[in-house]
Amino acid sequence: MELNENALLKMYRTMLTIREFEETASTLFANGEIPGFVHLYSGEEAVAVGIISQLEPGDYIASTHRGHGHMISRGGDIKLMFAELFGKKTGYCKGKGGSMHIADVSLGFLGANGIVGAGLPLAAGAAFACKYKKNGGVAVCFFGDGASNRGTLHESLNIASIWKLPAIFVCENNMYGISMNQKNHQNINDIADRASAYGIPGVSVDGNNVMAVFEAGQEAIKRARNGEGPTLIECKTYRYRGHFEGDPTVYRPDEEVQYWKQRDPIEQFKKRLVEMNVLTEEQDQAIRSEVRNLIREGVEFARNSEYPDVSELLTDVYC
Ligand SMILES: Cc1ncc(C[n+]2csc(CCOP(=O)(O)OP(=O)(O)O)c2C)c(N)n1
Repeated sequence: MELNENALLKMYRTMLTIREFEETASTLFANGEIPGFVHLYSGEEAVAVGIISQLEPGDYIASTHRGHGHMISRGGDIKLMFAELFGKKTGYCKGKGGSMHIADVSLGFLGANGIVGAGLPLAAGAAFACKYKKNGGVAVCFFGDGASNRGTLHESLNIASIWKLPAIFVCENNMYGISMNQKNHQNINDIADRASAYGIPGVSVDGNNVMAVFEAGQEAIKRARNGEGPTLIECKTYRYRGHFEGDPTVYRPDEEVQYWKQRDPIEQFKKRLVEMNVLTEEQDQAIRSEVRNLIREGVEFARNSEYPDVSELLTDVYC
């Protein structure tokens, strides 16, 4: 993909949309309008946008419990997403999945996933399907530092490497698995090191720098499409919110939060775009106002939608 002005501005707009969606979801949750568990992606926008902005329509994505950003980057419909969060029948899963189960197979979006690490074998399977059908597609899996301790990572990397599957494994290392700092759950600094056990490239990048993520993704996607097999990309980033909405986050020091906020992925990208003469202050204000309108319309749609009828309780529900 050529990174021309339009592409760069689209990436910026998508990052702003994710942030606005998440901040609005946080307020709606606090107001009691959204039921269930909500895990927000604020602070991690550069990861989803850096990778997903360069995927093609036939590619696949497996997401996590923190999946709103991945879905928005893939072009998910904001109205349907909010309706799903509200539990309304106009939502992506007719209101029965909630925040953690948004999926749209027509977008190749295999779903957000409440089971930590469960997206890894799904992505390996989708990558296998692309290879088998020789359709040139790739599959990307997003997962967290906590998920990287699961057997599913090792099984998926192993099979993907041995079969040279067109898969890109993207670890969103936001330093915490719930309240457990990475230092206390792994004896390594870089999760990318794990790639060496499977004979595949492993790269660790600044996950708050969308261009760094983009470049690592570009290389990995090229390799995958050329039949050279998978890559593990570790993006070091930080979530601004707690593990879930309502988490008091007593386990992380304020200085740490402030350190990461000074390296905000959106502000960093804005600065770069201004330096490149791609964005002016007026354009920035205009984009932000468009984004706010989009989010406002999404919330209105969700609020005005109906709940599913009780007779639908067991329809489309699998176990
Ligand atoms: C198989 C499984 N084990 C445990 C849990 C409980 N759980 C939910 S989220 C989470 C931590 C996930 O951390 P990480 O993979 O780093 O993702 P992050 O929340 O940081 O994005 C755990 C242990 C679960 N949902 N699934």
